[in-house]
Amino acid sequence: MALTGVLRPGFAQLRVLDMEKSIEHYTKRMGLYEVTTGNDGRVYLKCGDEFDHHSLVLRKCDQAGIDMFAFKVASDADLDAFEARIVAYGFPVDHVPAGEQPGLGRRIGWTIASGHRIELYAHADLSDPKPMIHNPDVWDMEPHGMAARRMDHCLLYGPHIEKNLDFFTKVLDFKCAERVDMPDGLLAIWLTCSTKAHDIAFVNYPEPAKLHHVAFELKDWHAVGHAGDIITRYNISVDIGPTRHGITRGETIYFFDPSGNRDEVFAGGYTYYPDHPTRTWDETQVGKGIFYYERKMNEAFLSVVS
Ligand code: M3P
Ligand code: FE
Repeated sequence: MALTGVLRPGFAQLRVLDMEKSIEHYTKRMGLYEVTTGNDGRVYLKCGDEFDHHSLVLRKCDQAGIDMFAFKVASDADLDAFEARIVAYGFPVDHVPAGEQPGLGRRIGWTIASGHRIELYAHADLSDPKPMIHNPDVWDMEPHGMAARRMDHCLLYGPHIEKNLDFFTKVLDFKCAERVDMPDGLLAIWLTCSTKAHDIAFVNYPEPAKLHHVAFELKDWHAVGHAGDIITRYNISVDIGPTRHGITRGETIYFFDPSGNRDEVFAGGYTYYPDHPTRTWDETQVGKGIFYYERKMNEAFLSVVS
């Protein structure tokens, strides 16, 4: 098996202002499933094609944003090995006991240079309901809403992303699939631990610990169009799209959840292998990189974060 170490994004924990409206948005509109509610009121959700217990956690708070982004690693031994490497790199690591989130084993967490909390864990219970395993149909529960298949990646805004690049590549064994270099320095990086074009991305930004978006994968371009219909039908605040990225090549639409956290649903994107070179963009073509059809930057897209 070639995929070892950090396997994939596991869950994002978002802060939301109104739990009822948020659940309606993520289940009825985006097509996730509600798994359970914890004793502390956090609500756990998952996408239709995910085997793990949950991939999105909603926490009620008076300020929107992201608490942490967590990755699943292949084994308990990996968790211990990464802890040693993270500590040796200079970041203090804390321990979250098994069961602090229902369905998950022990986790380790720490804060990266951009101010975001990242976590790793090795164990997740199988979700219930889960995709079929024996003689599987293409789906068990009929997809609904935007029919999000999996929580795919996030884009985080914060300072010192060149330090994030160093950390993720040296300590967590990620690769940099794409980067944008502006005359005044590194603007953005797309990092992958898999064969996806990105599992996490960062944009340089003065304020720490900000969320630009959490992204969910859809089946194809038609599904992105259907998501656009849902956004208009239910008067969801739309940001941009449907359009396409030059960077990662995803077909995409961005919108806001009821708390002002930005969501992306997208399809496509190229296959990345760890021997591929990093694709690079400069200030002359960055507009095309971000929005391939519009070929220009969008001020709101670049400046609105939660
Ligand atoms: C994506 C993606 C920005 C580009 C974002 C790209 C903020 O979200 O999924 O490729 O410049
Ligand atoms: Fe994205």
